[in-house]
Amino acid sequence: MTFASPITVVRHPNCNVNDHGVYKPQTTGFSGKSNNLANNWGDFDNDGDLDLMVTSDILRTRYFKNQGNGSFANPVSLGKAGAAGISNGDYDNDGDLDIYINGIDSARALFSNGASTNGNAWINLKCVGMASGKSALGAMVMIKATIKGTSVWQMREINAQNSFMSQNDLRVHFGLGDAKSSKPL
Ligand SMILES: [Ca+2]
Ligand SMILES: [Ca+2]
Ligand SMILES: [Ca+2]
Repeated sequence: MTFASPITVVRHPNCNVNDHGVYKPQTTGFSGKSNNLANNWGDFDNDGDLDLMVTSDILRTRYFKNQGNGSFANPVSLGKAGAAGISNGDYDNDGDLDIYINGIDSARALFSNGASTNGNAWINLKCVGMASGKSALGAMVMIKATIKGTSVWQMREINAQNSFMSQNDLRVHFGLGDAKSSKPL
């Protein structure tokens, strides 16, 4: 058996924005070259948009806050280098997504989120399958709310694997900013 020469792959983790079915690469803080492993999306500050956590085996885990205008703030570093997977879930049921980072030795840690005191609204939904699996895997959940005067839809899918070596809480979490009410579907 013979193999052709290896193909050079440029590993730049780009953010591609879906613009009506056309994906457009964006230059973001996580577009640079580095040894990224897991990426974990969640509304960690409950303001109504998805933020991002990225682990690395040589860098500390980085938190990229979504600024709501298509860009992300400069990352905040968490924990120690040597992380692999990362899971999110509201383990203490106070309304914000906490994270657990796994990896080697001291890189493993549970981080309790302090965002529940920032005044933003939130909702956690537990879906139970009736005709199929009780975990409701594959279910799509949509919610509509008025945030900062704008009516917005948000969507989540319940799935069994979220990123590299990671499994989030199966409950569906939405941050709702300054919304006074919401309509889940
Ligand atoms: Ca957010
Ligand atoms: Ca929490
Ligand atoms: Ca908290």
